[in-house]
Amino acid sequence: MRSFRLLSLGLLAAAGMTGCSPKEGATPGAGPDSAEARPHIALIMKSLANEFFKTMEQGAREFQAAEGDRFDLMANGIPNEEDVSGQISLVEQMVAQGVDAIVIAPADSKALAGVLDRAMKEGIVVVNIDNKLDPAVLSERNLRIPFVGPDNRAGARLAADYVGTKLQPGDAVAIIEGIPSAFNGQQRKLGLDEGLKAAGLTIVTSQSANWEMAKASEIAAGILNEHPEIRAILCANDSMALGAHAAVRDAGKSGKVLVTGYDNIGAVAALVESGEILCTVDQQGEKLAVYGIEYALDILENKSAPEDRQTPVGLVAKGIPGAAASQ
Ligand code: ALL
Repeated sequence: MRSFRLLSLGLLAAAGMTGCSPKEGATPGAGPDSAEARPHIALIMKSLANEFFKTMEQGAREFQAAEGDRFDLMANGIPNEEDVSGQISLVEQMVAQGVDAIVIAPADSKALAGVLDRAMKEGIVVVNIDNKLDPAVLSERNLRIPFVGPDNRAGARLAADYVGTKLQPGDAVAIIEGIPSAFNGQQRKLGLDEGLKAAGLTIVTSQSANWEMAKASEIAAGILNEHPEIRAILCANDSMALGAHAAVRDAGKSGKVLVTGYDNIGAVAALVESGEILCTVDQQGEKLAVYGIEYALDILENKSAPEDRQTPVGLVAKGIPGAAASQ
């Protein structure tokens, strides 16, 4: 069996990681079930203020528990969606600690490539989940990093098409985008654009709230003020849908302005059920990290990188049980 690297516990504590540390008292060459015989996998997520990533972490932990002693898991993320340099530092810390694999949802599709390149040069396996790294940047660096995640354009299109069934051609609508440098943010914007245009709706504005709830609330309030004719606000994630929903409620326009999201976090699922948010898109957040970890284990065991894997997305709306998943 392959012998895996021994983590530095001091650094682990310094990084504020939550996770399983190597078994106490493990010594080099202590047998196949010792901590160092197990691979150490670091899951690096984005904003831990976002329920989506808490669900992702929980899914990863349940998988780790079910797999017994197969691997050690360390999970961490950044305090807010824009802390790209914080995420780069997390990768550096994981490299310094000598983990065997990094499974990462990059906060930015270009800015993380350099540090991941360095990690790979150290022999660390890297798997990209959720938000795809920029293919041009990867090819410039000659990097082959498998990606596991959904077709975000198709997912966003499901929400826009559904809005199209509720409004009349010519009605005014707005989009609240994610971080513009995130590939999945760009794809969701494209999917929303396409669906709204196909339904004949008029997009009066499209603005970025950087995936954040408070910013989305502020932007939505401005849109409601400037465009009183608006009939729907489509958001590229659920945090922003919560912000837009609050702004619509505060403007006394509940029921008059539709709000949509993307992620199907618990807080939004409840508002879809109560009819306060029209719909969201389920992208199986709880499974994304699990798929990534499975890929990392595969590479560690077989040494060859698997193909990219597209995961399902489906519309979640009241009265549409198990709405069609798209893959
Ligand atoms: C994307 C995820 C989720 C999340 C958003 C903001 O990468 O897929 O939609 O809400 O980032 O972190």
